[in-house]
Amino acid sequence: MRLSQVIWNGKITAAIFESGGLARPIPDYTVQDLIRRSEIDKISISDLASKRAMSHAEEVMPILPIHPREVWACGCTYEMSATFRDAEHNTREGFYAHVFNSSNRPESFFKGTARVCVGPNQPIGIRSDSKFTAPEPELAVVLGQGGKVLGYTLANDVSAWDIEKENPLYLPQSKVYNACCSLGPVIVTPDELADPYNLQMTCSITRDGKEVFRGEVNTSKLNRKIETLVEYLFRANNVPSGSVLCTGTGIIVKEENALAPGDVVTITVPEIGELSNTAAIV
Ligand code: DO4
Ligand code: MG
Repeated sequence: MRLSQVIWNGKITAAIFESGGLARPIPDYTVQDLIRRSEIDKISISDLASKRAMSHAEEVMPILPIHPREVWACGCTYEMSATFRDAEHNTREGFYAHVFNSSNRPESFFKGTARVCVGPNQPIGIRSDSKFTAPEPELAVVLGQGGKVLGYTLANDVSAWDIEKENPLYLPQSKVYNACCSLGPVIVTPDELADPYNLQMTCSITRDGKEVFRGEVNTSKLNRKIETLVEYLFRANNVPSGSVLCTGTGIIVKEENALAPGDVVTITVPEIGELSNTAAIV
């Protein structure tokens, strides 16, 4: 099932997306409400959504697919990310490669809450004190009780890399600020996404209608199992149901393509869809 949220009768409403941009709203439910109700009633979200959705499909635009209770993100899960960051830093050699190569603890950090999240076609943020902000296209999972993977979506872990580069202790400032996290366009339930480790992801940046950057990665290059990332996240940490975990970037945008206001970033995975946002100073 492909679930998201739409504005319907003036309210944020969960909806089942079908082909051709048509969706069936689920009156009186947000995606968080569906998760909560399905956990109380011990039925799958797909069954609950099918039962409660309207029979008639409408042409509606997906918005933020979930207002997450918390968003967490993993780092250095693709070699590209670790190598690039080590090359950029003046810190201890192999600082990031060490995390990439570690068979034990992965990197994870708090990315924020629904407050910093935007959905498809909403502006993503460039901090006014950053000269080098870049998109980080990532596969993300929506987590239920105890870390159960309820579905997959796309994330843009927008990051002020110059701030991180100045000193790794500034990571929270490079990662968490207004409109730093884009999610969408839909959440695909695990039964409809056969292999999360074989997804071809593309990211493009378009400026004044001209493509200035294009990168690709396959999630087969993800160096960790999603269940390992979730297992570490939940150690001594009761992450609430209805949270999101971003699994790290394998596409690196260099400084010459730093985001400028008006740039359009588009992340695509055919099995999930297209997440497009315009950059703006925040
Ligand atoms: O270590 C810093 C952040 C890494 C990250 O966000 C990523 O690899 O995606
Ligand atoms: Mg990232």
